[in-house]
Amino acid sequence: MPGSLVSAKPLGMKILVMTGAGVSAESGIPTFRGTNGLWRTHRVEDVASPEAFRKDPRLVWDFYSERRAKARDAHPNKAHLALKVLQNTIGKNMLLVTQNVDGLHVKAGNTDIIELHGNLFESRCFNCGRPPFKDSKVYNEPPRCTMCYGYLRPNIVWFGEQISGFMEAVKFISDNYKDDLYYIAVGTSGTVYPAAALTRIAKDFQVPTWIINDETPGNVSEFTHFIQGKASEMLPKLLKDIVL
Ligand code: BJW
Ligand code: ZN
Repeated sequence: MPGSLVSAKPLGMKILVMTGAGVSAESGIPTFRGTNGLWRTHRVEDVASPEAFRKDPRLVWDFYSERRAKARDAHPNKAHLALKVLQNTIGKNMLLVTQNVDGLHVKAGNTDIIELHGNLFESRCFNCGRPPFKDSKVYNEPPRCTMCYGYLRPNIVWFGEQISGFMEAVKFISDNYKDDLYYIAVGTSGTVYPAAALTRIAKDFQVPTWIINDETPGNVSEFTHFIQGKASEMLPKLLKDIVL
């Protein structure tokens, strides 16, 4: 049901925003699922798992190098910028959690972002314990670690790997559910776990849950409100209605 919120809220409110690939679509970054999604042209199991990397590191690096090049040139859109304004306005009362790895929230100026699925502009060693480091290069062949000469890999969370920051997001909900907390998901199909489970967790705490998406997501019934439309249009509108 398309929704509009009623009146301006006091600044004491808290908001957890969960973004997915749909937020960056209007910046020219392809989504994963759907008509022009990355999984239409690449088999997930060939490029997004440790097994895939072991089997063919060159193919995996080709995939990520292409995405690095695209994301490097991309600019935040009105949805990203609205979230920067939100953080300027309510500060630590907002938690921004993203499944995106494209760095566009950082480019928009947001800070303290939980990047659940890693960062496209970092690499780490696939072999030794060398920690992740900034790396925006594109590679023609798989790069090697300067410490152990093993292969470097992009610092992305692949299928079967543990995501980071999830418990911090859960804690934000459990700490704040009594304090006028809103949960707003934007541009995500809700198919990947545990990220998608946050909606159910918020709902279990009786937090009002919103989804802004251009298509009806599979988990729409877990939301108390569904706004169908483009993130760049609907997110600034919703935030204006409830806070700004
Ligand atoms: C617009 C728009 C516009 C377009 N405006 N809208 C429970 C149940 C079932 C399975 C599992 C489970 N728990 C774990 C699993 C397994 C697995 C999983 O979820 N599988 C499912 C797919 C079945 N999860 C994992 O493996 C996770 N790890 C894990 O659980 O580890 C356990 C563990 C614990 C302890 C030790 C060790 C392990 C890891 C998941 C990592 C996911 N990574 C990916 C790929 C990374 C590679 C990369 O980036 O290249 O991350 S998958 C891919 O999907 C990517 C995204 O972040 C993620 C979510 O996609 P998103 O953002 O929702 O995008 P789309 O394309 O699906 O949707 C976009 C939406 O936007 C669409 O609906 C459009 O309509 C909409 N849209 N334009 C508004 N302008
Ligand atoms: Zn190494």
